[in-house]
Amino acid sequence: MIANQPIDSTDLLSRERVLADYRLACESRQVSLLGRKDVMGGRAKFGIFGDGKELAQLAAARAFQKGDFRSGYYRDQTFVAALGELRWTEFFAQLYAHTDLAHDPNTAGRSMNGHFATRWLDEQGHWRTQTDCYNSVCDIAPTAGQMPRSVGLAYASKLYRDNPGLADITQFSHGGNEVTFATIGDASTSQGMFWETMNAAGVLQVPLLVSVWDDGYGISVPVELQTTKGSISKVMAGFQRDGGTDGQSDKGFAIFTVNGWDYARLVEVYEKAAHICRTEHVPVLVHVQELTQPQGHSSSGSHERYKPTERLDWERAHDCNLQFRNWILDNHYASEAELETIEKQAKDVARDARNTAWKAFIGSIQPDHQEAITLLEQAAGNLTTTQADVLLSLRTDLQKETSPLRRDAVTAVRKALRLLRTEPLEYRQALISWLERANADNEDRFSSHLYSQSDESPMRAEVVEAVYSDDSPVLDGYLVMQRYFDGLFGRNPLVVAIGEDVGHIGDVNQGFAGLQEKYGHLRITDTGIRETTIIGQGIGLAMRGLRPIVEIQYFDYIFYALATLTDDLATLHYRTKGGQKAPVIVRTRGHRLEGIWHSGSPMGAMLNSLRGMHVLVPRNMVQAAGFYNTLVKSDDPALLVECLNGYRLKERLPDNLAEFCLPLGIPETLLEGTDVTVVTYGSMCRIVLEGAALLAEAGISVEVIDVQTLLPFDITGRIVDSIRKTNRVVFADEDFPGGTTAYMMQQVMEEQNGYAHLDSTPRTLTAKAHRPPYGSDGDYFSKPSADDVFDVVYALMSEAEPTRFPAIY
Ligand SMILES: Cc1ncc(C[n+]2csc(CCOP(=O)(O)OP(=O)(O)O)c2C)c(N)n1
Repeated sequence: MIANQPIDSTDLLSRERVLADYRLACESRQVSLLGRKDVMGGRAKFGIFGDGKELAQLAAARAFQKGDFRSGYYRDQTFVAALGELRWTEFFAQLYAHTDLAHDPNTAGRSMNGHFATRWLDEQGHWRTQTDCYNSVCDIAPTAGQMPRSVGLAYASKLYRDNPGLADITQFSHGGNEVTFATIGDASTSQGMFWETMNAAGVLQVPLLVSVWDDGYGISVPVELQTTKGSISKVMAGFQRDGGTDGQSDKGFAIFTVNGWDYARLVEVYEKAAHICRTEHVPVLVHVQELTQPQGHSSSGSHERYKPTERLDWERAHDCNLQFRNWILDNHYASEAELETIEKQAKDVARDARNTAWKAFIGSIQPDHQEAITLLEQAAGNLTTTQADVLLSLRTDLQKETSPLRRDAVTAVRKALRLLRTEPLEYRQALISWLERANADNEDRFSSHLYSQSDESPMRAEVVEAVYSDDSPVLDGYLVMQRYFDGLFGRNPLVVAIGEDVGHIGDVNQGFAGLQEKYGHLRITDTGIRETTIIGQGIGLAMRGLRPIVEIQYFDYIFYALATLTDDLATLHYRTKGGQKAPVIVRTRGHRLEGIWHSGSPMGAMLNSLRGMHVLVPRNMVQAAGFYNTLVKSDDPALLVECLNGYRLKERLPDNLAEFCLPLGIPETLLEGTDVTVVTYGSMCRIVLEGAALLAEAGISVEVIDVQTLLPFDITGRIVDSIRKTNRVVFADEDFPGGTTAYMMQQVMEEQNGYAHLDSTPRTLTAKAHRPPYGSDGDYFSKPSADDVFDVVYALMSEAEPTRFPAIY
């Protein structure tokens, strides 16, 4: 298919549709203008708007059908409004950070403005039917961050079309005919994520329609400094399919170019582009050129600083709304007077929306604010004059505030309570109660929904113990995985595995060996070496009801995908306040390896980055299987790190491999002891047990605890129970100093109040601060060994009982 051919557009351009589009273009522009004013006037902290991009988005929205997905960015206000998925009051509510979902259903005030989302989950956190809706993934701020997931959203259409095992599922797809509309700014196409996405979509041949909104700048940096040849469509020419018959050259992209001020052509192009994409399952690039930014990039600066006068003049003349107006008049769709009426009404609509949203925002804070004022006044009545004066002045400050924030009243009440701390409780009680209630409400407003709160949360999964019999076979770890995955694929048609080398050879450690042959390449699928879009593929699939297990071949290479994991996946449920989810299982293998890029240890980096996901570190493959069972039934995303040196170790296979489910957040005591508790996880469990055996010979009894999951961490306080008995603790792992051991120590000392039960300083035993060199000696001298476990524990005992345990060195 060759793009940029003329299309018959007559029935796409009825007067009614044209004028409806003009009306929305005008409303959207007015909203942008007022939004910026709100930031300048102090009502909002930051604003970023879609002015200058209205026509292209109206055209794209026309081609968008129910069941389709938008995976875009902060410029898309006209797009989502045209789909009927954004009311202008909601736009302003988000600008003001209104925390009520009824007012900002996109993000409940959690994201800055321009981050749009539709709600796919009902109040219980269960999927709604997506095929009845225009679906929009909640935007994220990192440029091009929307791209990796868009591969997965589009790839889901391919699976729903080509995998007969999914034919009965109608909640998420109509036979795979859905298009994913990705949008991106021209400068953001400089990002690696963009290129990885384009290549993956071209290889996979998925219905992904990528629109590049090209306004010539990325903030102040012009396109010539961003893109080879200054044009993304020229650069992408090599990706274009060309109708060849060699089996490869007909694959690739259909590519369109169109000017962003040319309404009629935009409508034609999007109609055609979406049709190709939908029917032929071909990725499409629409390069929308000659767009403008009437108000500059955002509220943070003015574009007069970096755009030459000629460019500013050109932008004024090529403003898409102005061009649209001229086109309407030239083609006699409406008279000047009719357009003036529409423009005036658009202004009124935008102004009313803004006023309504502001009133609602302030109105939502006022009751708390007023109550705090009243309580401060009442409390003052009981006090000496000096104290009363302070309280009354706090009250007066609150009264003067015409646009209060929630924190104003909270901070005033906290100040008052500090002042009243020596007064009888009865004088303070009302203020304390107010604060407790406000804190609970604010916890829900600002801190809820990091994880699933539904009945499918892994934290609510029913625990099923592993069952063993005399006939339970003993197998190598990799065979345990193979048996497990074979069963899983056999019984759950929604599960797919995706990653480097997982298909043909069944992963580098053969956990999937033979399964592609058995279940087909759509279930167990090889990918290119592209960690970011492997994760993105998983996110998109999980967003559309499938249960992907996506593999990062080695743990150390997860850093390539970390931005997508932390920015997109880990924040999704939180940033929508429970409106969207993507229960991806990320499988990787690490721990106890050798070499700077193969040591498999950077766990602390995960804990710091992946709040919003669960992080599981099973010590062997049977434990891993039990956790996979829990995760597959649940609706949160998770990272599971298998022990690379465990695949060749023998394990006893439970008889109920398919059913047994391990709970998250529950450590297991691997060895009972009385002198020192050693807390660890993963491959270090074996090392610590070896160390404990050496210590036993020296008369020291060690209790070894495997935490099993780091997020969540020991929710029942099993570790502190152990410390109550031993009064000494060591946290051991092979991460860097101050990494995961510091986290575990914080959890036990602070959260579990372990400090109260200690007779010795709590210790950590970690790898060295550098990355472990290659080879067995590199490992011994960089990572903790059984000798090191012995020394650290012995030193604690030696300090406590020097006569019984004399210093060794
Ligand atoms: C990863 C990342 N780097 C930098 C930024 C800061 N930033 C925000 S928008 C922007 C320019 C984007 O330009 P473009 O892609 O052309 O989109 P436009 O804003 O022009 O629509 C930059 C550098 C960011 N949000 N994310």
